[in-house]
Amino acid sequence: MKALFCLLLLMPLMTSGAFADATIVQKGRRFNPGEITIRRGESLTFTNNDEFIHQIYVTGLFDSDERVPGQTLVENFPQAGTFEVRCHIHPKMKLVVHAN
Ligand SMILES: [Cu+2]
Repeated sequence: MKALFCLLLLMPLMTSGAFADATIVQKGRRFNPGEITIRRGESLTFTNNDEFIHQIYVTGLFDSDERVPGQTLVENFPQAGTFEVRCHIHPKMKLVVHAN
């Protein structure tokens, strides 16, 4: 677990060069905003501003590692459609992404 934690601390450095079109904040065990419209091919930055570890996934699209508070992750939405971004750790967390 300690080794995993150290690895997670390094990951923001590995993704910091990625381009993102909007930012989603994870706080209070919620995504904020809870719904967003983007263009197909755009990316979202997910920032964990919570006191809890979070994770993000879209079934069939991506499934991240656990993210400790302060971490940022960029995910791309290459296809048009409506997607539900969820967190394995907190099943009630939901973000709806409309990619046009
Ligand atoms: Cu969570």
